[in-house]
Amino acid sequence: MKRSYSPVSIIGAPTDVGAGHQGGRLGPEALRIAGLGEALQARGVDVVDRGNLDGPRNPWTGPVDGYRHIDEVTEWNRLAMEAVYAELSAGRMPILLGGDHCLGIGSVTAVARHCRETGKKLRLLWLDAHADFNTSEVTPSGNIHGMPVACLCGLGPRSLTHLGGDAPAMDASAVRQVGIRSVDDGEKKLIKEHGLDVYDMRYIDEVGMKRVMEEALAGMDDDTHLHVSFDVDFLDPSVAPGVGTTVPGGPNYREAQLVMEMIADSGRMASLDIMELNPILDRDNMTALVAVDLVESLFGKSTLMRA
Ligand code: HAR
Ligand code: MN
Ligand code: MN
Ligand code: MN
Repeated sequence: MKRSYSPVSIIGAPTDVGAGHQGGRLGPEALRIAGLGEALQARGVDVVDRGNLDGPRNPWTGPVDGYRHIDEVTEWNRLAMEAVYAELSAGRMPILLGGDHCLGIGSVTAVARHCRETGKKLRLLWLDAHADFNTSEVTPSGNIHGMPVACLCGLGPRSLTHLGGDAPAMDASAVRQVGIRSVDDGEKKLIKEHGLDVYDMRYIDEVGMKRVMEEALAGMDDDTHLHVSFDVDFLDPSVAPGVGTTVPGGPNYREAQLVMEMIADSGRMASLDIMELNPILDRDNMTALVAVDLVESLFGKSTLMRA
């Protein structure tokens, strides 16, 4: 089926304030050089590149009360939230280029607000090796890129859980996580307490990616706004070495393509993050090129000879 897509706005968020490695701040430029905008245009999508957000530099200091760089993380997320919200309000599809995954807080907070205002139901699909459900009490690192899902669901510092106003962005029941294979002990306990729907690699291996995606996308309808938060470390390191926190045993190239094709077929994706790409750790920009390739599938590139 040939679909028409909303006009897209690319927003760069060049920061690694939430990460444990520096280099993620070069991610947006690497994705542009890999041809993200051109690839979407070639698929008939109307694309505007809004350039980069301009936030505080990375102070590269240690944790204070269980958080690293919380002021800088808050400021970057405020900027990301405003930029994403402006695009949604204008009827466009924002693609936020990280940058580290702490930026998911601002991005999804904006989406949640847009959904409240337009009466849409939010579904958050979190593609990641990590659950990103840590808090200051249980984090092994203090790095806030390990905490965005918790913050969005109301666990965390008030500056992040209430970034969008007087309530947390969303309920844990709207979250689906796929590809998970690295969860800290305290984090695991919190995930169980909050009933997150986690499709981990063990489950993917047992039932296959097709069924996993059918389950993760089930229950959406015309009133659903699907936000896809794509942490590039979701992918197996053999295809995506350019990330700070590789975890072996991830989805291979073919499984990842199927994930993106099934999202495209759902027709519900209305906003997207591409996070955690670290060009310093990459080889010949290969991870950025794979990410662009997968985004093309998200926008309907598929052979479909048998459809
Ligand atoms: N769970 C670990 C921590 O919280 C590592 C988190 C790594 N996070 C990301 N984003 N790369 O998914 O420190
Ligand atoms: Mn909308
Ligand atoms: Mn992540
Ligand atoms: Mn991750």
